[in-house]
Amino acid sequence: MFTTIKIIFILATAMTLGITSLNAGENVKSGFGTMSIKGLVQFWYEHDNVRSPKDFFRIRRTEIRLSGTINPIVAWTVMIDPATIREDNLRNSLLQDAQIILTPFENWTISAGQFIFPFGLEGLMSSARLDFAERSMLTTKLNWANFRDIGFTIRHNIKLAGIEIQPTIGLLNGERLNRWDLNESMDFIGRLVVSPTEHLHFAVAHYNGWAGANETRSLWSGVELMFTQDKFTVYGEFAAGKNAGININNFYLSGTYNFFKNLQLALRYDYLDHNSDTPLNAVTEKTIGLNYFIEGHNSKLQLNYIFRGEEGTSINNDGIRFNLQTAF
Ligand SMILES: [Ca+2]
Ligand SMILES: [Ca+2]
Repeated sequence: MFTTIKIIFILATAMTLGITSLNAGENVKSGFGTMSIKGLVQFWYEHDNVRSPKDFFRIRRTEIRLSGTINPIVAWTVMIDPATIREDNLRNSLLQDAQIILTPFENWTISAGQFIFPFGLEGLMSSARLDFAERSMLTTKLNWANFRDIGFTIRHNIKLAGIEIQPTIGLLNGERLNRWDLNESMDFIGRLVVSPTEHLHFAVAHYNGWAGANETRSLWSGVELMFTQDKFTVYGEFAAGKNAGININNFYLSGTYNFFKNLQLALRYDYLDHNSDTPLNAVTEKTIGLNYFIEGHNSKLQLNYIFRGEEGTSINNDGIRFNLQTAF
């Protein structure tokens, strides 16, 4: 395992030295209106004590995002990720986002199509800008955040006495991405963001849905808080709710500290109770991470060690994640 890590770092260093500066991108010519292309490529090495094989390489993401504007009122985005087909054998479409964005009046935004619906803080952060290789259990275990579905949202931006307030509500099928609706119900999502200063972000969110032909109940709420100051960032989320009648709760607290020119230390404590009415089924993930920015988030290395803990019988299931990424 450590030989593998050594090889990865030699490779990564070689790649760093080989990078030459690129010209600032000019807009791509579009059939109509303006268009730009963005992308994200992530190469991973992962060590997981409970997987077989324990050590493996992954292409975690190969996002290609086209977006543009038709006029000041109409904009659009199409994003595909061919790696998702390889990563998830239940997937048979590489379509991620297909979004039409309307701004009919100043400070009012309507998004329609398939995209990430607004729940949680980290779930809405760009995958290229994450402080850790992987998001917290709110996304990875519960799928309560960072999920795509088909529907629409309406967002309003308000500024009151210097305080930015941003309510969003939406309706969605509730069957997640690239799928037909399976029932008569529409799911509801709502989120309210309040930013008193540029350093402080606070939000609450709520999801109310019925999934599948059996209309399995999904009902959960979340609170998020983020504080940034120079070299420090601290943020956390708490979410609780019901999945198919089972009470679940989850919270995490993350912090980052920037040091030297392009290094960052990242720490996260993540707790998930799969059933808050019964004992011995809560789990924790403590992650210690080191980020090395070759060129900000456009090219960086992330090394994470994940200490996994169990409320019940302890399992030897710690893990290592290494991410080498470029975003353009
Ligand atoms: Ca539905
Ligand atoms: Ca429990």
